[in-house]
Amino acid sequence: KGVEKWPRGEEKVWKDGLRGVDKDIPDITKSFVHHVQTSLARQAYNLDEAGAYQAAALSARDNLLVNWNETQLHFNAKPTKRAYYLSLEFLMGRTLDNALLNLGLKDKYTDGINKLGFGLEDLLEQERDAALGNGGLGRLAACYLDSSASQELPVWGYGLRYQYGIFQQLIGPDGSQLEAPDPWLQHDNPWEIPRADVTYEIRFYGHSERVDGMKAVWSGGQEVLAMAYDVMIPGYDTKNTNNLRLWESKPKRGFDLNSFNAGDYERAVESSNSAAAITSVLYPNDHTTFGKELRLKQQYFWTAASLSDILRRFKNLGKPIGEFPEYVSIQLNDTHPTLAIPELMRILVDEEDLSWDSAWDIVTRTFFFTNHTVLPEALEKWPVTLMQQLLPRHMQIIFDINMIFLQAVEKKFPGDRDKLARMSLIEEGFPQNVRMANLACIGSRKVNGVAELHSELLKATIMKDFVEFFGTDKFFNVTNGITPRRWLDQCNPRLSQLISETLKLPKASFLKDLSQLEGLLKHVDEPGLIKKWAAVKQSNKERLAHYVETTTGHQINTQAMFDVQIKRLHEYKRQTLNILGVIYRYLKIKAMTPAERKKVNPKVVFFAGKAAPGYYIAKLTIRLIVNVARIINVDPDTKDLLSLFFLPDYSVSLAEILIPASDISQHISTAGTEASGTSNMKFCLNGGLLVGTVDGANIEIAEEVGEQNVFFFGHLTPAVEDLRYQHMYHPVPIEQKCPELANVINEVSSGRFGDGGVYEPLLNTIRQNDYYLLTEDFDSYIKALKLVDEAYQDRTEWIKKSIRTTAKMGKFSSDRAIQDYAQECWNIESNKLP
Ligand code: NBG
Repeated sequence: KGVEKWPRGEEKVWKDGLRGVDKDIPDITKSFVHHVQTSLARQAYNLDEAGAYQAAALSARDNLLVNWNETQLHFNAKPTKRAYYLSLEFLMGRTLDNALLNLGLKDKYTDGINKLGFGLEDLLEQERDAALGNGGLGRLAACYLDSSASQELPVWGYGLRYQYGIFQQLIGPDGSQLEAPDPWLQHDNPWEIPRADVTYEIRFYGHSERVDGMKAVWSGGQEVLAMAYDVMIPGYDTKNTNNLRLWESKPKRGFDLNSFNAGDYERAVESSNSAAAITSVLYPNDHTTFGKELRLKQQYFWTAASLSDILRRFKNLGKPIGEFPEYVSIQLNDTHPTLAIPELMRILVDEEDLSWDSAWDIVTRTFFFTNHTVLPEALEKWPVTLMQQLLPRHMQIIFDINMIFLQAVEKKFPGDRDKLARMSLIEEGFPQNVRMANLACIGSRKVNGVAELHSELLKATIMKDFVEFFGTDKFFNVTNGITPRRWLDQCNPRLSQLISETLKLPKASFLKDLSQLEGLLKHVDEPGLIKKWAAVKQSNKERLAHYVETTTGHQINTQAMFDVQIKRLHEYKRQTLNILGVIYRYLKIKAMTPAERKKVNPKVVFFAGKAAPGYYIAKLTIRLIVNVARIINVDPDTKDLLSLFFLPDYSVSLAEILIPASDISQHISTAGTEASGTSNMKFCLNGGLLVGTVDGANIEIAEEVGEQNVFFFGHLTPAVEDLRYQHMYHPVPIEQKCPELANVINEVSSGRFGDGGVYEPLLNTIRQNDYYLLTEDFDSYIKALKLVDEAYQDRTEWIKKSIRTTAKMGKFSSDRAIQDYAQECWNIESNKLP
């Protein structure tokens, strides 16, 4: 054909592929070449790695789609109960690697793609993270989808298809965080199926008129269209493939023809723009609410579309509406989807003609509510005036629910007006606000927190009155979990392999039943295992060092201890405590004689995480970390003993490199503030040890692995309130309270790490008030780090701690957590595809 030379890979394999796919032979190379040719309209001559990734993804997708379709058919074959997980965030990360692992096709793809002249690892790097979440809450939702599919449970996720995910984080010349958009859909997304046939009309504004009694008609206003995009969620080692349905907003009609005809083009596209804006961007705030109209629109748009879809599926069963809760359970992931409660009331009362009481009975048997934080600034509230305007019928319904509820409260606790005011769905004041947590609580069958301590705190604080009213049975705990497929096998294949060899079990065995890791305990003292375990950690540290070198140009001493803190930047998570501890260490080493320095344990400290764009203090902390790094990493006195990195643009994919490489990680929130934490579980599963406060899931991790394997420090939760009171009313100057910390702060303030004045607002949060109690915990924190250094000196003993830690992580599999929900709440059963 006059072609000079075969461009890449094996010519015969490419040529075979070009002959088309033989449906009976699931031949990877053939389907790859087929997609190169037909889906991408390219050839071996002009295929780059990005194109090759697309072809590999499309070929893997074909497998998923077959399974997906079969799963839906199978579930539809007989009426079974289903559960729906409503979450405004799904932090999925990359898909290809996970899909191949779950399909059990990774080795075959590695070989096939090699034959075509590419490396699978390189292609995996081409994929952009799906970053439709802020942090733990969104990643938890992603882990729960993996576990539901893997356990063959009929669970669907519902969320929004944001055009822009969490912003991209850049570091500016002065060390500050800068934000850039994340246009993750710029290139084709092979993992979603647009469903132009699955659309619903969603109304906003307009007016609501009572017809008779509790019933009303809502009309007028503006209507937009919700269109479905389906994302396949493959189970591990099963054909069961579940669905995550994400909604996109579109104008109902292309654009306003009247305006267009009148020559007003701008006006004509305006309404289509405002419809599209609803799902344009993920709100980048974590643990704060802003009361923005567009955010409320997102919440209603998503809950209304999801409920319509769920209702339509239920109606296909041909069952009477009264049996709805026998076939449907809906989990509310935090208060974001709470509008589903008045929306279901509206549908049942206004459209299905049910009495108010029967409707309320259905609602309160359908919904389940998970709370994810007790921080007051995170409790969602919406101004009554805004709600009235945007959702007039829902506001009426909320008032009606409230009136009936408060009458019941008054009956049970006559004359307790303070209680009525606290429990009311409406917070009095200017403006009046709707309290979403109260609504979620009274409209749900059950309410849970995400770790033992958190669930207890919930009952003792924000839900106290509700516990007295409803009784304790309504409130329970589900400790969070993580999927071992991504957070062990995918991110740390060498460790997974070593565990498999040691236990003499196939990977699938412990990846499906994580409690089997306990079998490692028998081998803890075997020198062979200790050596191999250390070698795996070392190779993971080298992988991270390689990443840092290629992205920042810095070389890292991989013999040093790797100390990692990765999470959203927040005062309560106390990254500031960590960086001030690093400075303390730096100053100590500076002051040492050369002989003393010889005894220092070399350490590399890593930070990563994003701050909400408007969170001034958190952004100052990033700036401080970056500027301290700039000084100490080049200081000849210390640089071999201590270095510091802030890795920009933290993501799921970056976590997958950092976590397996860590010797020690930090989970150091003020006691009682971190509901659970989930990265703590990921580090431990990968054999990293923890330094932390007695908070969230740290406590349960210590219960499992033994306190001798965890480095705890700091005040306990019951002390926190009293300490804050003392700070408020009987302040003691920091020089007196904590001289070591005062010294560190003075060094920053005096300009040792660049313009000191810049950091005054951050430092003042500690000098004055110190709400997060750094001055109270600093000394014990430094002591704990000292114990960490000492323990690390005995490397064999350290590795044993590491093995013991991994061995005891069974409890923290999201498979266990999902079973808790399936049994305690949803009452659903596994339904395996034959
Ligand atoms: C977060 C908590 C974490 C917890 C995750 C998942 C919110 C509101 N809460 O501690 O802060 O691990 O939820 O439950 O994002």
